[in-house]
Amino acid sequence: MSFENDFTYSPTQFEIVLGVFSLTAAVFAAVLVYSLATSGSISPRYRLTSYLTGVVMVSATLELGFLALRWNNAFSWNGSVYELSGDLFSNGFRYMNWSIDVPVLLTQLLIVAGITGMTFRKRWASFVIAGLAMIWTGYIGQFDEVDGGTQFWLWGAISTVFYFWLLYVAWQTVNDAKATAPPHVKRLFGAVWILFLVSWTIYPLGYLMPQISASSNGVVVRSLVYSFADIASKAVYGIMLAVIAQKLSAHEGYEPAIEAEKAFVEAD
Ligand code: RET
Repeated sequence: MSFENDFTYSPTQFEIVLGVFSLTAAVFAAVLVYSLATSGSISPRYRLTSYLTGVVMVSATLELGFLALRWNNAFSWNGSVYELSGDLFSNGFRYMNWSIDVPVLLTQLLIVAGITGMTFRKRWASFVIAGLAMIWTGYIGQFDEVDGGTQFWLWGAISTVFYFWLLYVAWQTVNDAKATAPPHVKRLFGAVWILFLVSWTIYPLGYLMPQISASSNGVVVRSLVYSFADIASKAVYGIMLAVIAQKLSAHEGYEPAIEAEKAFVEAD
């Protein structure tokens, strides 16, 4: 059971959580449009990244919309606070969404990094295995988040091992991309790596939240932390990869990319 069900909430706390869920869903819906609309200026070699951002955005918009409804149905106003009534709130749905998004986000990295052939297949397999193992072991652990017992810590630790494996393969991939990219794109790959590292590492903090602060404020903070991480790791990341893909397309002589770039280059 998620620790969200253990508390009552003031109107402000209740509204913040609901607002954060809805805002995040709205951001994803907007980035879905951006991603599809800009796909034409990216060469066929990299274009799949735009469509994969579309996949992530659809799945995440649904997930956050669903969480918002679930939150709204779980608690009701009793005249002085919002208290649990009816359905239980469940944070476990996030893990189901990650099962789709994590493999897709990592596939995008391989595509934009220009990895091909056998290396692509090997890294892709590592990413999918490490990613799913990380999520599902964490999923088992989170059932014990209220007690914070052996299950919680043991499965959390196992999940972390898979996370380090995944990070290592991602780091290799970014380094390979930097080795061949033109200088202005090299810097962008550096920025994507920082974004990746920071935003992904926030998720384990969300996992630990019931142990850091078992309170209604802890619940509010967890929703903020997850939404920040979600927007950074899915939406901002998707946009950055699209920008990189367009720059690489232009560098490789793809005409629609060169035309699109002109808007951002000063006229002589
Ligand atoms: C868990 C369990 C505790 C240990 C670790 C975890 C890592 C989770 C991560 C999730 C990333 C999710 C993303 C979703 C995007 O849609 C499972 C919380 C290390 C890194 C990027």
